[in-house]
Parts: sequence; C-alpha cells; structure tokens
Amino acid sequence: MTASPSRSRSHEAFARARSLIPGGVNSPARAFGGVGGEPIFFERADGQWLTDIDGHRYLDYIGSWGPMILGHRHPRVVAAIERALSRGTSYGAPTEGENHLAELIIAAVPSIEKVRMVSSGTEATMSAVRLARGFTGRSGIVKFAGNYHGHVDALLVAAGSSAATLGVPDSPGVTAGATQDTIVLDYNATEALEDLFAARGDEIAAVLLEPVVGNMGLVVPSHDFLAAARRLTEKHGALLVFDEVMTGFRLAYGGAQEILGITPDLTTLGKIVGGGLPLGAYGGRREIMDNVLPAGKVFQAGTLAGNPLAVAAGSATLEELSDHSPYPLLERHGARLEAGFRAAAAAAGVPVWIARRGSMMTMFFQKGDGRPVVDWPTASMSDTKAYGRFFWGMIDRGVYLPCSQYEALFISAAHTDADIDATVAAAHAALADR
Ligand code: HOZ
Repeated sequence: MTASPSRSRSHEAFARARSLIPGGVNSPARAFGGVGGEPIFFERADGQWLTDIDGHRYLDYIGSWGPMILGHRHPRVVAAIERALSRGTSYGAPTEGENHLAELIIAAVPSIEKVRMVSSGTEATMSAVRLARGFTGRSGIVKFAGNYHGHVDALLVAAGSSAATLGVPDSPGVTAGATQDTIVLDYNATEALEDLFAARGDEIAAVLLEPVVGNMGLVVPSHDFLAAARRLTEKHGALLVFDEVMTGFRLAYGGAQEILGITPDLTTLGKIVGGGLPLGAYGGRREIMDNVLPAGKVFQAGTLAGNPLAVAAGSATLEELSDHSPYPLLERHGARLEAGFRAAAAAAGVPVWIARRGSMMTMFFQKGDGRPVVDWPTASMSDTKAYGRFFWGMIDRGVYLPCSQYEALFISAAHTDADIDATVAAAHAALADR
C-alpha cells in the first residue's frame, strides 16, 4: 500500500473556496465529483509538471483540459505573451495580431476560409449554431448524446463532460423552449441519422458533433457515420459543424478533419488555439461566414474577443506546432502509454476498453467482459468507482489524470519516454494495489 501524502493546504484552501465559490470551483469539471474526495489546488506548472500548494509534483495528463499541447510555460509562448503585455492588455479595437492568427488558422484547418475569434469554446459553438440557423433559415440542430459543446442552453441536452460526470446532462434552468429544436441521437448511429433526415431533413439547420469525442471519455467515430453525416447534410441543405475545441491542432495540425478526410461546413475551435489563454474561434466557408455581423446580419460580439494576449499566445503555439511538428512524437508516446496501460490492466485482471487517437486516450473500466465503447449508452456502463480508485492510486504516485471516467487524458510534447514509462509503472502499481 502506498501512503497518501498530506494535502492539508489543499484541504484548507478548498474549505475556504466552498464558502466563497459555488462548490469551491469555477468550473465543475475540476471538482473531483466523478472520483470522490477533494480537488487539489495548484500553484505552478512547468513543462509536463504540476506542483500543488502542498509542494507535491505530478506528471500532468490534463494540460488544462487540452490547451497545453506544448507543455506549460513553453518559452516561445511565454515570450510572445510578454511582448504583447508590454504593449497593453486590451484595446477593444482591431490589431494586426488578429490578422496573423486568422491567417494561421485558415492555413491550418481544411474547412476554414474565414474565421471569427471569440473568448471560449462555448462561445464558438453557440455562435456557430446561431450562424447555421441564420444561414439556412431553419431551426433544427442535431447533436449526439455524450458530446459536449460547452454550456450553451440549446446544447445542454444529453451533454457529456461534467454534465455527464455529475449527472446533469439536462440542466435545470434550461427551458423546454431553448431545447425544443435540439434533436439528440446516439453517436455512431448511422441508421438513426438516415431515418431522421428522411423524415425531417428540411427542418435541420445543422448536424453538430465532435469528430472524435473527448467528452464522454475518448470515443472514435466509424467512417460510415461521419460519411453519412457529410452526405446527408449536403443532400438536405443542412450544415455539418465539427466541434474541434478539443481535437483542433491536437490530433493533427489541421485537426481531426485533416486525418479523417471529411471537411465540415463550419468548425469550432478553443483550447490550443489560445495557447493557454482564453480564446475560441469559429470558421468555415466564406459564403457562410460572411453572414456574421457586420458583414452580414447574424449577431455575435465580444469585448475581449481577439484579446491581444490570447492572440499572441495562440499564434506562438500554432507557429511552434507548425515549425516543429510534435505529432509523430505524440503518437509514439500515446502508443507507448496505451500499450503500458493495456498490459497493466491485463496483469491485474481488470477489464478495460482503451480508446486512443494520438495524444488523447481513455481507459474505460468495465463491469463485465470488454465491450466496445462506441456511444454514450456503452460509455455510461463504465465502472466509475473502479476508475476513481485508479485515479487516486495514480495521484498518490504523482500522476495527475482526468478526475472523471468521462474525460480524455492529454499527452504534451514536453512528456518524455521516461515520463511515459514512469506513468506505466505507476499504473501497474495502482491497479495491483486496489
Ligand atoms: N471542456 C473540458 C473538458 N471536457 C472541461 C473544462 C471545464 O468544463 O472546466
């Protein structure tokens, strides 16, 4: 048995936070509600490491839930932020930096000819949905159970991420009116999608999906499913919207759409595009994007949209990814970690389903025999208590994994072979020691 190190300062900070902030956290995903116990408070991050306020170090496999693909405090990103900071933090007026980041995004993402910057992934998907409705003149939005698109009222239906973890896939406060045009299907349910379009194709403004899902744990699409989504939207005059907030610049420089070979009409971005600062974006074909105000009439605005610090961090991150592609390294690390986790689970006799694409991965703890996890009904059968025990076993061994079975882990370019091997050794010990 490994003794748990003392986290008394985190405990005290959390007690104080709970009296000040609802649930003690500013976003429920970090509340540890899916694994039990109290969240750990951090004071710094360097490369692949996090340091908590009690002085413990952890190998970080969250990377701020995705943005930190280069690791924390990458010198190129830090220098860019410092340069921007020396010139002021916000003007509420256009800058050349925004042009530069727009050029980088357009060059990288196959579907994007024009792009609008916002301050978060939630805003990006909210705006893309409004634009799809404005462009098509239709109301219906098709989403998939377990996909999460931020806390947009119309999309908080059968939502993944913390909504799934904490059992509020349909939040109180979201009115029936706000979701009456949201149609939910199971992910990978090609036939159901075909039937829906056959019956109601002319009502549908957009099909919105995560092209590789990270928000019910990692779930991969079948090629048939994505191809059907592309074919049916095209045939019926609806838009296909890829939520690449997690996968954009993560699975490849051009996002999931680059490796899947399917080009949506609109793409939403967040996380990596802001290099660790708050920035989101949505973009797509020129004739669609030109419907956004003031070029067109679809309203969308933001005081801090295109904030110069966030734009500098995002541009530096994208330039680094483009100049020194980390993707082969991330794939190698991902494969090594996957093989190691698989071996650790087998050695301990623990039934798991492991899904991975590049540097995103989930090990689903299963209650019976290994059964493919392809959608929310199969993901939600996971043994979340077993995941919670594994999570804490890893924490006690200095490895910080997602605090929910229903979130993906992220590897960064700062992780080394030795880090991956240490993580696998920790997994062997944690799984043996349950
Ligand atoms: N979108 C992140 C991963 N599901 C979670 C971040 C959050 O909700 O705080």
